Amino acid sequence: MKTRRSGPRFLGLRDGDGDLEKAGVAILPLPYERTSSYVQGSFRGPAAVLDASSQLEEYDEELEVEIYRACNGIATLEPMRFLTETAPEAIGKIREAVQGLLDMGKFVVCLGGEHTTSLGPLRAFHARHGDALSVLHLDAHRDLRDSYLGDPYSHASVMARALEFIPSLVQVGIRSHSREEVRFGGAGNVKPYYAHLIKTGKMPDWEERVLGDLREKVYITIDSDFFDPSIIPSVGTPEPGGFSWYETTGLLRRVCEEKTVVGFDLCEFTPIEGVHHPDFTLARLIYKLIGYVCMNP
Ligand SMILES: [Mn+2]
Repeated sequence: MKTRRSGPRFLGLRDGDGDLEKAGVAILPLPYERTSSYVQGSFRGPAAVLDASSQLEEYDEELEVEIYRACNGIATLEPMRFLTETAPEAIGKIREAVQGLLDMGKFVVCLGGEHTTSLGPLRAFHARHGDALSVLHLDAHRDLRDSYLGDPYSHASVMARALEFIPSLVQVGIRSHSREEVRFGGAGNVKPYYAHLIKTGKMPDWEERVLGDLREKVYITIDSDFFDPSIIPSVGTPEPGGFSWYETTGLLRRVCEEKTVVGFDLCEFTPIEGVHHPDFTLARLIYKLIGYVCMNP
């Protein structure tokens, strides 16, 4: 597996702190996009976030450390190439890459691409942690359609596919879904947390409830449209009423403090030319979350 030799690397880290052999964290860019139904361009997401990350402050004012030092370095891998493979083949390829990094003892961060890419790391982490694993899914959408526009591997069906093997799914930020997706109510192993309840103060204990629903090991998958479009307008399917910066970092910090976060991904970011704050905000989010993970081993 190759560390990036050219192009943007997270935080602009090169030799030493950016070397895969030494780094505690590996970032895997996955510029895969096949089924965007509204705004296209999520294949450009990883490069835009990596570009913006070179402008981040290395020191974190909240954690009071240089996060990249606290985690022994952050390596950025070459973006995976996707050509003619089917969605299951692409997912298999991503899974293998993640598995390889986990075997090296790295903490793995995947950067999509469309949400379908998450099925690769989800398969790898499930193989490792089995029934101890919960998936914390931050998204405006439930992505539980059995298929969308005839495609069972659509971004709108990713959690329906994931539920074929993952034992526990907690969805936070939900504010749009079809009637079909209601059948995954709130019972059993799928727990939806609705933005209209959280954001209007009707569920003041939502954080405790989310933590209570999560098993000991947690994999976090973040769809960029979890955030309110006022702070992240660059998404394929924008929905009003989303989360703010501090609601998000507050939740993520608590999850890292109280559970073992085993890996995470960020996806569905479609950069808009000339609009820079979303790129920077998401780069900051990734760095912050790496920090929360490293400070709570
Ligand atoms: Mn979404």
